Amino acid sequence: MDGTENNLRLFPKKDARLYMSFMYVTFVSLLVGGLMGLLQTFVRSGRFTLPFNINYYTILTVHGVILGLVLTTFFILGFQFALMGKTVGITDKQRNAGWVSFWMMLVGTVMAAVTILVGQANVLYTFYAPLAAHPAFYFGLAFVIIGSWIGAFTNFRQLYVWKKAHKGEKSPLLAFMVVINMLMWVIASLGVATSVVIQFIPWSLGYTETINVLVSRTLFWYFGHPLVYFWLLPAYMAWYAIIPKIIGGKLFSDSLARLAFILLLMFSIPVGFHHQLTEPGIDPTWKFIQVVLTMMVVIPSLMTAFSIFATFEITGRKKGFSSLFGWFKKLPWGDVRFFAPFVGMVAFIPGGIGGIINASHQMNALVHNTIWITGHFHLTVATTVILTYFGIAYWLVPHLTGRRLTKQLNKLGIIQTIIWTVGMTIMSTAMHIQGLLGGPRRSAYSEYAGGAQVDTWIGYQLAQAVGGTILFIGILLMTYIFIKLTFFSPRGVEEFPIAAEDEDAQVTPKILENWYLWVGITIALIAFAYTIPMIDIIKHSPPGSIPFKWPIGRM
Ligand code: HAS
Repeated sequence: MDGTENNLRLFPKKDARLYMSFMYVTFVSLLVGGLMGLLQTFVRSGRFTLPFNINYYTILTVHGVILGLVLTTFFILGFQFALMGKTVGITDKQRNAGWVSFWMMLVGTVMAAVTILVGQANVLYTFYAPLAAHPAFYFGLAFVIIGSWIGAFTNFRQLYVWKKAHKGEKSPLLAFMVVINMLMWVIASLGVATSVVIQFIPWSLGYTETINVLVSRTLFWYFGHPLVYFWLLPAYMAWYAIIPKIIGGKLFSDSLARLAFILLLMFSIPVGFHHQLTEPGIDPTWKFIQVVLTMMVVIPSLMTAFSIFATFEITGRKKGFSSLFGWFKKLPWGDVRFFAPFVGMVAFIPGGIGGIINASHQMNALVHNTIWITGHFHLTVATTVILTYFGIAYWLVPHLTGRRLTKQLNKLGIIQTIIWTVGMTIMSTAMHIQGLLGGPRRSAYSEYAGGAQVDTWIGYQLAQAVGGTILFIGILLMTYIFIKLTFFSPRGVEEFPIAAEDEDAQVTPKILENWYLWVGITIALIAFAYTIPMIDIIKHSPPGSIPFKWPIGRM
């Protein structure tokens, strides 16, 4: 059986309602966060001033938090719950836990968002000390994290219950992938949770006078790099296990996909120093070691690139396209469920190369803190990841609402993808170039007292505003498509496309499901990469800092 029947069976209403709730928050976040992004590019063009005395750093913080943390986390949890529901099932108790997770995250999001909007948390999404926010911001973040942990442990339980009922059987690939992603998330977010609870909350409440800035940043980046893989892995789930079905093929290799995810679990955490290469107070030897480990985390992405190409070619050749590139031409270009993620894959080629440049110690000195980095993450998270999420939404939302992705909506989706590609190409390219010319990131428009170098940036800043405007049109169109898929398109059954294994696929080695082994190695690697430098950082710390609140100054 290739699972087609199960792919076409809709979820019971009570399950679909839970998964859809996460999608509502995702798309509201897209609209709000996107609007802030548009305003930012306008301000940075130098041709526009924000009305009502609104602070640039307020909208920048809303943009980063709402898109980088809220949209992604809600989409990921909703999508992953749906994957678990489809592959291993959900019990009443687990569904209730899912709701607790959703509401805790939502309450936390509202707390943090309101605090930012009233100007009490102009600290950007990285909330670097000594910039301080109102305690409600940190409490809000803590709620979001705890809510996501509840989601994670529910997913672990779902697989555990399934395994008990299916003794000796291999776990479904997508359930395995979800558990890897949530394991990584839990292990990584322990860092930021520790920093928020032990450092930021007492400091913002005035219980402690100073904060150890370097420790807080190190704990943030211990979390911050795996965070980007937490965003990426759901896209990889779709690339490995869903896209093959959409193009009419089979899984390339169950074992390779599992191995890639295990490698991502092991190597995505002990690499946070590559975000701190210019940070004083960290021994360069440990920076070097973490750079080497960063190059290791590139390997599973290269494995992914290889197996996707292979899937495309094998599928095409099985359909009888024997010429050198015939199989490529015959990919389903008119199907937005394929087209949007495909553009995301292509964007990951320059996005990944940019990442490798960033991770190279010497070159990082050139690009760190410039808008090149902003260009890098708009290619990776805002194109590769988000276009794949959109690609998923085109079938997931109608599957959950019992509606159809009509021909007309499919066409609009293709147009949306093209608009996004054009807007992002203009904006991200301009950011990369301006970064190489020294243009800083995280800053409002400034003429820097008429410095000659600044003149070379202006054209690129204008280009970013043009790209940003096109992207915002794309966001409006995507919101329209989401509303149509949720409430108005005709009733019917949209497939939940999960690819099956080839009949003659090799047996997946049992060791790939040895959780003790992989989690053990992950913890050992983290201990190796962080113990000595962390002791060093704590022992030789400079004096801590009192809180500063932007734009008023000292708190
Ligand atoms: Fe990054 C900064 C290094 C990947 C996101 N990154 C950031 C920040 C974000 C971010 C948000 O080492 C800013 C954080 C902040 O606010 O300060 N990044 C890397 C490396 C990778 C990488 C080595 N980043 C990502 C991904 C992200 C993301 C993924 C989001 C989802 N990044 C850095 C570094 C910094 C950094 C430094 C700090 C810079 C600084 O100084 O501040 C690697 O994982 C990349 C590996 C990827 C590949 C590409 C594989 C290609 C594939 C597609 C195949 C295509 C097909 C289609 C099959 C090797 C899988 C082909 C079809 C055709 C027709 C051609």
